[in-house]
Amino acid sequence: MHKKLKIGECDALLVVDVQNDFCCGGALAVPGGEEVVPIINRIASCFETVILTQDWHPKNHSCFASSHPGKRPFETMNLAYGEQILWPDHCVQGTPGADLHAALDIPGAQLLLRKGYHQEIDSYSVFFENDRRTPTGLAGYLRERRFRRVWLAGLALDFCVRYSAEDATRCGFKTVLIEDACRALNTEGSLAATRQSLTALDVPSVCSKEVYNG
Ligand code: VGL
Ligand code: ZN
Repeated sequence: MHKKLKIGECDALLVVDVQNDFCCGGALAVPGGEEVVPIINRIASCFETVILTQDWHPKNHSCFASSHPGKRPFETMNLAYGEQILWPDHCVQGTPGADLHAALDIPGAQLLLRKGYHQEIDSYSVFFENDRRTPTGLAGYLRERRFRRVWLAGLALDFCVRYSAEDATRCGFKTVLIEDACRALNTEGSLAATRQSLTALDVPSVCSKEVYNG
């Protein structure tokens, strides 16, 4: 039996980081990343409110391996706020790699939220930066508009989607992961860790086919 999940006025869809650099040929390509685009386009039409996010780093950002002599991508390093994975340069402000995927077709999206713009702090979550204290403002936006439940889709499942889902529950929102609308990087067990964490937080995982409206 297929559960059917009806979308209502308390629901907002968060479309996380569906950007060229996370898709095929991009600087930090997520395997199959571009496959989420048609799925997200379809489910977006079920939601009155869709919020898009963009990873949006200044050049020479502290999360780039290239900013630390002798460091290579996917090594880790201690930054002021704790351990940080170092990435290839990606989603640099104003570059084509930072653009949303051209086939993403959500003209009714109501907010485009950028994150990761502080030179010294990465931001996986769309709610709090990686120091776990600096807010992006999204929780306040959602509360002021009286949303109660957020649905997550996008890239990468084991980084920005994971941390966003965790923070959404901690901020008091009901949180649902639309699993087939996500793809993972899966570095060093990050996907298994994501599943464990979301299960522990009781974040349900659903299939896009179950989502409907009207
Ligand atoms: C992301 C790694 C670095 C993501 C962003 O969107 O999941 N991952 N920056
Ligand atoms: Zn990034």
